[in-house]
Amino acid sequence: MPRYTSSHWGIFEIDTDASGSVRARPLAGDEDPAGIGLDLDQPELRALRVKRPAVREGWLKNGPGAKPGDRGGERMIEVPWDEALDLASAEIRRVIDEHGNASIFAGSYGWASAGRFHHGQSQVHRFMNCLGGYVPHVNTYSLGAAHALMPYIIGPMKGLMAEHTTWDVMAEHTKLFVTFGGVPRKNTQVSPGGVRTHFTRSGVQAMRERGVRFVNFSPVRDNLDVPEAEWVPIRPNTDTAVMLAIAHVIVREGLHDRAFLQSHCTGFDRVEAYLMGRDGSEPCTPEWAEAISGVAAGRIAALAREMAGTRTMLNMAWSLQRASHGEQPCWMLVTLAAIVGQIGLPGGGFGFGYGTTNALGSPFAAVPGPTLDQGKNPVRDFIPVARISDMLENPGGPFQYGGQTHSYPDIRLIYWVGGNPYHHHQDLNRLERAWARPETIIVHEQYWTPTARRADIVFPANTVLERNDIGFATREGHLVAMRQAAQSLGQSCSDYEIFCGLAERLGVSEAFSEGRTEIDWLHHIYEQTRQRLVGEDCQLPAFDDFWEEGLILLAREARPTVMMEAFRDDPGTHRRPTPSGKIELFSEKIAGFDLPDCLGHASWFPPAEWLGEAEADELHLLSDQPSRRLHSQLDASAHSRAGKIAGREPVMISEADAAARGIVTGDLVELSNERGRALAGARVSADIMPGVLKLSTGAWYDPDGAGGERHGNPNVLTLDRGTSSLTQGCSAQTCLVSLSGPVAEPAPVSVLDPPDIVVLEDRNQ
Ligand SMILES: Nc1nc2c(c(=O)[nH]1)N[C@H]1C(S)=C(S)[C@@H](COP(=O)(O)OP(=O)(O)OC[C@H]3O[C@@H](n4cnc5c(=O)[nH]c(N)nc54)[C@H](O)[C@@H]3O)O[C@H]1N2
Ligand SMILES: Nc1nc2c(c(=O)[nH]1)N[C@H]1C(S)=C(S)[C@@H](COP(=O)(O)OP(=O)(O)OC[C@H]3O[C@@H](n4cnc5c(=O)[nH]c(N)nc54)[C@H](O)[C@@H]3O)O[C@H]1N2
Ligand SMILES: [Mo]
Repeated sequence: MPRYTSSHWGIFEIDTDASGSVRARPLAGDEDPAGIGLDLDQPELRALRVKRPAVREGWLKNGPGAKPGDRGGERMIEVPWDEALDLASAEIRRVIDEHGNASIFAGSYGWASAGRFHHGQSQVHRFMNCLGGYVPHVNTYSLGAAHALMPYIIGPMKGLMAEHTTWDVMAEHTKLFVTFGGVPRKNTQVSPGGVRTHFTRSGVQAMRERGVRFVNFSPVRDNLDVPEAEWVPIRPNTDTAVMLAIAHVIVREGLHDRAFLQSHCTGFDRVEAYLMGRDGSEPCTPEWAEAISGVAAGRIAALAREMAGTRTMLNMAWSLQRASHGEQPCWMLVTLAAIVGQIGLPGGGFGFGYGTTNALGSPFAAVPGPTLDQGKNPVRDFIPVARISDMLENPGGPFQYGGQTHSYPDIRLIYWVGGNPYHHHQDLNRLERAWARPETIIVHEQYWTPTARRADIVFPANTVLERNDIGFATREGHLVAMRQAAQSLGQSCSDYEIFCGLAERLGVSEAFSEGRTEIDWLHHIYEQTRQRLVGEDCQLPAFDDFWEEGLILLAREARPTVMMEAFRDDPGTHRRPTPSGKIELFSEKIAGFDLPDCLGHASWFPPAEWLGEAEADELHLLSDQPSRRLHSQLDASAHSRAGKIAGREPVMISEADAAARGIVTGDLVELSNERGRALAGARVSADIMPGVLKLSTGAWYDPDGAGGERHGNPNVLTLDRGTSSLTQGCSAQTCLVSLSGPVAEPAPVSVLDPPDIVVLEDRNQ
């Protein structure tokens, strides 16, 4: 019987040898398997697994709130399961009784593992809801600004992503593909939930073969696998200005689609007044945009005419909105596509994130997959996900979001399952201070990540290979029976089992588990999906047949899709899910909020930090997604380590900036600003524009105790400020730094070695 498992970066076929050791190979038929791999048996990874429950020494001796500033600096002491469950359940009870459910933050953002039942966030949310609720987060790090903006102007992101035009349609109809931020194939190794076949390479290749012309506005050139593409270097965070200038030329020359703007959009007159400077603002001419972005005015004007005269697809990377005023490039992309007038035509219009995950451009229909019911959360407090340090530092303090003022809850306990805030959050030195505020922090982890090391109680979670689950990802066209392939390492177990142990002690066992075992749950959520799909064109077999079969294709046929085709044909019937039913180039609602940092239409705002207002020696730091990992996951694996320079994450430096500082490839260099300092390995390259550095995320945070970071984690440098008062997303791509080097005697990296743990045997001696 074939045995499969699923990771966010691919489906794997599993072999177990006589010794019980597991080997995973990419699914036969995956046309471009990811390199990230699934070799969880590597000794380096095994050594970093959390094998037993463990408690921070000071917390164990002195109880909740004991010297919280020592988190990460004290030893972790292993304790028996019963003791750990008793301690954690008593503490949860105490906090709820003394401070209420709104004092527990269990937003618990993160990518955890593939598999729909053992989904860390669903598990912790369901558990906390059984106890009366918790403070959740809204939106994501991925798309914070877009999630908050798009419902006003074109419709929620979920629906928009499911509608995207497919690669085959673009190969047939698109003539010009203009992208802001490339189509980085490294990112399309993944899709949340798993990938059956990686089709971005062949999608782009088919477009090349049909002679599509690619233009890439980007500070780097390595994010598009199209050697003949035109690379237009652009200052980071200035794309909105260039798009405004393109729109200005199209409108000035009368090349815009007046009929479409009239019938399908609201407020073009307001946009036109802004573009032309008739509302008192400066006109958005190509010369104006050149001064901001560094892109030659002549290039902008010529491209504007070309776009208006041919079938053009516009695209932007999500990274553009992970920046100060990140909602503006989203709004302007839609506005520009509306002005060009090809939305809803085959191969025209816009794409929002080709090159961010495999699913964008997929020919597989969006069908609802299995999920674990999270229950209802009665707590009304919430935070936009990236406002965590703000929340911890300002209990009761106000924050703006979505046109309203809210207040931050007073958090006493943090509960995290399946995420790594010491990977994903900005300004980690600030997080370190904020993290010292709560009385207790509980984490479930598979590995001794920087977050697990900074917890008071750590529960050991097992991996996808060590449990049964169902794999599914939207628009990937499959369901996978993820049958257990190995015994759980040490005393680790599933998050579900950990919560069952706590639920029993807290008197909510029946509500949480409904009396079901793991396999009962898989039956249950599978059957719910099967019922939902009755009458659709994919019918699921009975559970036992699925479990036997191992892999089910939800769709065999590719389904060519043209985004918003029906809306274009009949906007009255196929209204957009916006207040007016149209595309809102001007939003009365947003204008009505009367915000200083977001007008009623797409506009240019200078970012909080950028090259337009930098000191002579400052450079703009981009921190993109890593090609050899998913975020911080498996950073200790051989594949991830092979990408490092002298054990540190490489930073891409332009030839000019390197030469000016006497830096060559292979040197260790230091990046610094007022927020922090980090060491990285220099990689000098012609593929990055002068003035810009690129350091991928995901090197495990390794502070040296003296204010520096040793491993190349960009988040000690990045800006922790909301994208705007409207959207409050993550602004990681807005960051200036200084660069110096070479560093002669760097401190060694220690975070990929196991931490100092008092193992249970020693403790009992
Ligand atoms: N500077 C900068 N920062 C960024 C970004 C950026 O572009 N620049 N990007 C942001 C984005 S878009 C994102 S999505 C975030 C990602 O941030 P995260 O999703 O927090 O990062 P991961 O490293 O994937 O963390 C997942 C953790 O879950 C653990 N895990 C896996 N499976 C299980 C399980 O079954 N149970 C339990 N208990 N744990 C499990 C893994 O070991 C890992 O530590 O980072 C954000 N941070
Ligand atoms: N291998 C791998 N793949 C991943 C992930 C991972 O961790 N590893 N993470 C996944 C997740 S959670 C997400 S949200 C997506 C994210 O997808 P994105 O946010 O789109 O990905 P990034 O790699 O951060 O950025 C894409 C490109 O935009 C460029 N860029 C950055 N700032 C600017 C700018 O201001 N202007 C322009 N024109 N270009 C800019 C970057 O240099 C990079 O080449 O990726 C997903 N894919
Ligand atoms: Mo993300």
